[in-house]
Amino acid sequence: MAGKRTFTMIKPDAVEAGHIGAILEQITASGFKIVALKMTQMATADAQEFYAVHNERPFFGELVEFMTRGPIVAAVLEKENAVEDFRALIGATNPEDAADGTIRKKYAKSVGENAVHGSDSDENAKIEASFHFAGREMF
Ligand code: ABT
Ligand code: MG
Repeated sequence: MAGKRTFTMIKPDAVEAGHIGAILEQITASGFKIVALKMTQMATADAQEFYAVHNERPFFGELVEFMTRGPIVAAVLEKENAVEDFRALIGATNPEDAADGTIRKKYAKSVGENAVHGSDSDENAKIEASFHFAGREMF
């Protein structure tokens, strides 16, 4: 059965641009229930760990710089088929390839600053949610 929860971050670019409210509104209007939510800022070591799968990639340094340069909004979202449906709602990694109406099409500037994160598997959703939230912060 498809998982019911996914993890998201509104990234520093979208927070800086004042899009927190609009993005959360689109997420809830699309049928996702917010079961955990906070504004926080990742330290360099946090971003290096969160994106460890990319640590050999040429863009890793820039990615860590970007993700730590200002606050993010982290959330856990609940819906049937949450991981897949949320990836559809945010659109392709590169906003140029993202479908009309998707969050990245509307708010992302580039592949490197793409406004939102969405977990790519049920397993990673659990790992990422626990990375940011204690059990008592998830409802
Ligand atoms: P995330 O939700 O951030 O994980 O993005 P997504 O899963 O859609 O894309 P992946 B492949 O996981 O990219 C991780 C971050 O790396 C950035 N990136 C990726 C680049 O800057 N250049 C590239 O060529 C690629 C492939 C985009 C993602 N994050 N940010 N911010
Ligand atoms: Mg990813």
